[in-house]
Amino acid sequence: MKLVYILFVYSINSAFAQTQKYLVSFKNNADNKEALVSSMNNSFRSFGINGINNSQVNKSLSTLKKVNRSLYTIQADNTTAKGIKSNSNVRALEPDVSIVGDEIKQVPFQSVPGAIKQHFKKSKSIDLDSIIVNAVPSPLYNFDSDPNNWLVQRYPPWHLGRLASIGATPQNFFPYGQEYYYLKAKNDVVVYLLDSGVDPNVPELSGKVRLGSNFISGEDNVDYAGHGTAIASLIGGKYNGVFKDAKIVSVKVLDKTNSGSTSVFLNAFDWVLNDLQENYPSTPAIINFSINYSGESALLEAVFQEVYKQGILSVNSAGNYKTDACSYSPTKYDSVLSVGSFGPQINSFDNDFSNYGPCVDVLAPGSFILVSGPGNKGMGIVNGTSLAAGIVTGLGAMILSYNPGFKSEDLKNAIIKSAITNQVVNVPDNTTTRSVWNGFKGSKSTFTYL
Ligand SMILES: *[C@@H]1O[C@H](CO)[C@@H](O)[C@H](O)[C@H]1NC(C)=O
Ligand SMILES: *[C@@H]1O[C@H](CO)[C@@H](O)[C@H](O)[C@H]1NC(C)=O
Ligand SMILES: *[C@@H]1O[C@H](CO)[C@@H](O)[C@H](O)[C@H]1NC(C)=O
Ligand SMILES: *[C@@H]1O[C@H](CO)[C@@H](O)[C@H](O)[C@H]1NC(C)=O
Ligand SMILES: *[C@@H]1O[C@H](CO)[C@@H](O)[C@H](O)[C@H]1NC(C)=O
Ligand SMILES: *[C@@H]1O[C@H](CO)[C@@H](O)[C@H](O)[C@H]1NC(C)=O
Ligand SMILES: *[C@@H]1O[C@H](CO)[C@@H](O)[C@H](O)[C@H]1NC(C)=O
Ligand SMILES: *[C@@H]1O[C@H](CO)[C@@H](O)[C@H](O)[C@H]1NC(C)=O
Ligand SMILES: CC(=O)N[C@H]1CO[C@H](CO)[C@@H](O)[C@@H]1O
Repeated sequence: MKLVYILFVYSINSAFAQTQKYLVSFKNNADNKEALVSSMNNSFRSFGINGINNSQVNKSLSTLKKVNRSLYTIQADNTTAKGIKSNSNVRALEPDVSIVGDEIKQVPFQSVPGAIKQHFKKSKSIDLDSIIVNAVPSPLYNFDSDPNNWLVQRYPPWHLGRLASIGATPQNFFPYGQEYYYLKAKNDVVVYLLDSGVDPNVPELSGKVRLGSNFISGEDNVDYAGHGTAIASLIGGKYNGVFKDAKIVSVKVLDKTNSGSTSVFLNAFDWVLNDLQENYPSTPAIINFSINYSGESALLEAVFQEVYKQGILSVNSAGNYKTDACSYSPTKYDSVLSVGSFGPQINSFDNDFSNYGPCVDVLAPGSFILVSGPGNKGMGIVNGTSLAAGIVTGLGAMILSYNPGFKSEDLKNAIIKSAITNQVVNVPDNTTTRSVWNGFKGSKSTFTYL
């Protein structure tokens, strides 16, 4: 893997400097920790910088902790870090920056607009027996063109109806939208969810989730933050999910406050690549996560590139800060697919929260979204670009199921180029108007909503 050197400017006089956690990546075999410590200790001497003293160096070296064979973390002040960087076996050194999951906001039912609520009551009694399914394949990726093989879900949440419509959806109301047409799996697809964990026992996820590794020390492999379970329900949930046959593997990288760090993510990516090789060697995979980090991490960027190169697309939320998505990592990387969001009814861009700008690749539903919560929370209504990313991940998994040979780039292109361009309104300048579509072009049932 290609790693990029990062140069920091250090202050020299820092005997009393604050320490922070750094990631250190080594060029060569780094299995022998004692040899590393001794070699690094020698570097400090030859580095001979003011303000480095033995007890300070000792203290730092005692915190050296292995992430994997070539990667360690170490607690150091910035002068000591410079000494570490001078070691000829050190490939790169960078701060272990904090990473947060993009927040999802609960929408209280009382705050749902009256007209929509009214629709909610009425729509429940509508009879949908006259559905005619007549699918026409999309030219941009292969899928099943036999209408008999399209399944229909009645009274789906609006985000699903939207996904299956090429044009305006007059029944595009919350919470129940136009019927959802979708395909069952042709080939297995595995979705790695790097998130706050998933509750595999909520009704709509029952039997669909494998609990993978947990990288948060001091916490059980349980979704305390609620983020991962919500996203899993959008990817593969029986009621709210886009691709109901997705095999979801939960990898816990965010704690109960919805935060983690680059070292945790690097560790998790390693685990994902190994797990894929061991357990699903010929199954296509997709990674979904919604995180942002303000610091730069060349190590993490390199890993995103590596994963992309290995054929695995990572889908990321554009972020919920009403700002240019290009100011966030990993949103700005070409190696991820970044998703902004819009709402129901008139399909208005979520100007209340969604990030925007040229780094947003595609749009998907992101407000008034029905999801499952962990434990006995049941379903709730939430807002956030994470939800849009979860929906796109489910779509990506469906496309992969019919196109198992797709590389990351093929999949990214298929999702972006199959998106429709004329539905979302109030889109900010320099932002795509493309909103995701699952390729269904059948005629709709003839009933009319109230
Ligand atoms: C090094 O740390 C000191 C004290 O914590 C700080 O004042 C200085 O700006 C830091 N230098 C760099 C390059 O981060
Ligand atoms: C580092 O080197 C110094 C000077 O040779 C020595 O006093 C110290 O014990 C060494 N520390 C470690 C952790 O090896
Ligand atoms: C540094 O650590 C070494 C061994 O870990 C120890 O022998 C030495 O006394 C320590 N030196 C200082 C200055 O703390
Ligand atoms: C050596 O480093 C320790 C720990 O950072 C610090 O408390 C001490 O004052 C330093 N000693 C000198 C002589 O700078
Ligand atoms: C959810 O999103 C909608 C549409 O952007 C907005 O009107 C509403 O205020 C949001 N609610 C919360 C709680 O964020
Ligand atoms: C260690 O982890 C980093 C970051 O995930 C990865 O790039 C590297 O290949 C790993 N090295 C080994 C030997 O597993
Ligand atoms: C899926 O994407 C959404 C949006 O980025 C994110 O909130 C969620 O955490 C992602 N899931 C995983 C497993 O990364
Ligand atoms: C859109 O992009 C153009 C060209 O990069 C730039 O000049 C303009 O300021 C941008 N507009 C906004 C609203 O960001
Ligand atoms: C870890 C991190 O960088 N979090 C940032 C995510 O984006 C928001 C909005 O700018 C920042 O406030 C957080 O610090």
